[in-house]
Amino acid sequence: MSINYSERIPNNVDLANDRTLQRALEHWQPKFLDWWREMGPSDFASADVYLRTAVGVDAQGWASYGAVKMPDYRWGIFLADRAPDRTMGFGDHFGEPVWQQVPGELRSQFRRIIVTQGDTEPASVEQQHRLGLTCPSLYDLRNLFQVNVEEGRHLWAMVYLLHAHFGRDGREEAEELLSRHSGDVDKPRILGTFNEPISDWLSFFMFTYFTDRDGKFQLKSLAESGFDPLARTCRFMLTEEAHHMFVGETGVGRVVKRSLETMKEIGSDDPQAIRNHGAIDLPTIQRYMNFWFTSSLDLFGSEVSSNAASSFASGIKGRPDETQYQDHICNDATFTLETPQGQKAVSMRNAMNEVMRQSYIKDCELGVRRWNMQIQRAGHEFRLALPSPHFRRSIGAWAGLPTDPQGKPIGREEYDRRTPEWIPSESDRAFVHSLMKRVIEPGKMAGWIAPPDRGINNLAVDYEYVRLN
Ligand code: BYC
Repeated sequence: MSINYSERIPNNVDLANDRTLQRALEHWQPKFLDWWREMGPSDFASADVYLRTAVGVDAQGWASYGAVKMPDYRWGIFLADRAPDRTMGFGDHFGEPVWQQVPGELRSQFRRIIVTQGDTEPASVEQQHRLGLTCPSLYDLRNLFQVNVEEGRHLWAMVYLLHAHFGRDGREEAEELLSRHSGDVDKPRILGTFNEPISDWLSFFMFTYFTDRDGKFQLKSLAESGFDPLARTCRFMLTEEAHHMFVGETGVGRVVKRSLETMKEIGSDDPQAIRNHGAIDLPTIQRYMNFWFTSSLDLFGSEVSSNAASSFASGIKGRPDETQYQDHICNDATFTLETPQGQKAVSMRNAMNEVMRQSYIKDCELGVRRWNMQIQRAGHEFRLALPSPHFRRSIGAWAGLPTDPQGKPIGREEYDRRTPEWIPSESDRAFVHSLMKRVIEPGKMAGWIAPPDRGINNLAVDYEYVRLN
C-alpha cells in the first residue's frame, strides 16, 4: 500500500479506517513532538535541512529529497509490503502461517522486545542532542540530522506496534519510551550503550559504525519474526539503517585519511606531533574503536540465554538471514562456546545471542579491513584491530573479567593501570573535544577530517546541506 501523506500521521497501514488507533496515535504525537523539541537537536529547529523522506516502501526509489525544518519532518508509520502466504521460518512453529496478531501467551515477551528495540531509538537522539553545535561540516551536520529524524521514525515504528497490538499496556509503554532518558540516573535507557554520552564526532562515527550495526543485526533477526507486522516494520527500518552505517564507516575512514595526510605532511607518525597539527592519531582512533565495539558487543546479551532460546523456539526472533542456515529448528544442535572455564557445548537455541554476535563481529571486520587498506597504501605498518570479544565485557560469561585487548586474562591491578592505553583516557577525550569546533561554510571541513568522496544524492560536497537561518 502506498504512503498516505495527506493525513496528520503519514502511513501505509490505512490508519484512517481504524479510528481508535488513529486517535491513540494522535494523542501520543504531541508528546513525541514535545520530546523532540526538548531532547532532539533543538538548537537547529529553524534550520532548513536537506533530508530524505520515505515516499514508498519498495527497495528502489523510496525516498524524496528536499529542504525540511526538522520539527516539520513527516514522521509516520511505514511497513514493508505483506508477503503473501508467508510462513514461519524457524522454531517450533516452522512452516506454519505467520501471525497477524500477537498470540496471547507470547504477549509479554513480544512487548519486552519491542519496548527494548523502541527504547534505543530516542536514546540515540538524546545521546547526540548537542553534537550539531560542533559539526565538522555542513555535509556532516546534515547526515547527523538525517540519522536523528530516522531514529525518531524508528521510535514511531515501535510505538505503532505497541498501540496497535498491545492495548492499554502498549499505550503506557509508549509513554514510558519518552520518559526514560539516556544517562538519566533515575530513569536511564534500558541497554548500557545507550546511556553512554556521545559528545564528540569521533564517538558519533564509532557509534554509527558499531552500534547502528547491532541495530542492523537485531532488526534482521526481528524481520524474521513470526509476528508479521513486526517483521514488515523491521524490514523497512533496515533500508533506513544502511545510511547510518555508511555515515559511520565513511566518517571513521575520513578521520583515518586525515591522520595519514598529516603524517605525510609532517613526515612523522608520532602521535603527539600529529595532534599538534590538529589531526587525530591512529592509536587514539583505535582506543575509541575499542570502547564502542566492546560496549556494542554487550548489546547481544549473554552467551547462554534462556530468553534467546525461548524467543527462537516460539517464533518471536530468528537469526539474521535465517535462510542461510540448513537447520531452522535447532532442537538437537549444539554450539561450542568459549567460556572463562574453557570450551563448553551448549544447546544451539540457548546460544542464539552468541551466534548473532559472531556474525556481527565478522561484519564489523569488513570496515576495519577497508580502513587498514588506506593505512597500508600510505605505507604504514600500523593496523587497526577489533579487540577480543572477551575484553571489557559487562554482560555475559566474560563480564567483569580483566583481560587485555587480545583477550589474555590479566590481574585486576594491571587492568586498571593499563586501561588508559586501551580505551580513551581523560586526556584523549579532552584532546578530541578540543578539536570539536563548528565549521559551517559550505564545502569546508574541520582540520581533523578529510572531505567525503561525494555529496548526498549526487549533489556537490560544497552544497549548502543545512541553511542555518
Ligand atoms: N545492557 O538473557 P540476556 C538499535 C539484559 S540497536 C543492559 O542476557 P537477552 C539502534 C536483558 O535486557 C538494537 N541490559 O539477553 C542502534 C535482560 O534483562 P531483563 C536494539 C542488558 O534477553 C543505534 C537481562 O540482561 N534492539 O536498534 O537474550 C541507534 C538478561 O538478558 C544488556 C534490540 O536489542 C545490555 N547490553 O537479549 C539507534 C532488540 N544485554 O529483560 C538504534 C530487542 C542484556 O531480564 N532486544 N541485558 O530485565 C533483544 O532482543 C534482547 O532484549 C537483547 C538481550 C538482545 C538486548
